[in-house]
Amino acid sequence: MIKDDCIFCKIANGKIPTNIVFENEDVMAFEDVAPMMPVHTLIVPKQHYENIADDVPVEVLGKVFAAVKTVAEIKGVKESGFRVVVNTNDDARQSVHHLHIHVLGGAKMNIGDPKA
Ligand code: DGP
Repeated sequence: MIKDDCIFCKIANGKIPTNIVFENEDVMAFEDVAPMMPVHTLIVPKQHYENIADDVPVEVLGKVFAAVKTVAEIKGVKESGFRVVVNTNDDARQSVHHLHIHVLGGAKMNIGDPKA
């Protein structure tokens, strides 16, 4: 399902131009509009799921998480290290309600701060 009023549905399905890092049939990775680290890429499924707790089929989860390694390689952080964050619902301050994985890296992070 693609949701008409969802910004990440529009980005993932080419309705809004974006800075694409990686794309395949099921997944798109693109640069976060407000990067919190030198590397800050988002990975989303092309189909709409509100978040990781939204009965996402395991095949979709596999495809989204498989893209993490590819993105880390493309962005040059596979060896230096990176952090994966999946904010889910209000307490985690999820602001875009389309499942997305943050891939953060490119500098040493503070321990315990999940977004930087
Ligand atoms: P979260 O808090 O986990 O829901 O993070 C959503 C992220 O999405 C946030 O870091 C900013 C980013 N973002 C929001 N709108 C857009 C957009 O239109 N384009 C891009 N590239 N990123 C966006």
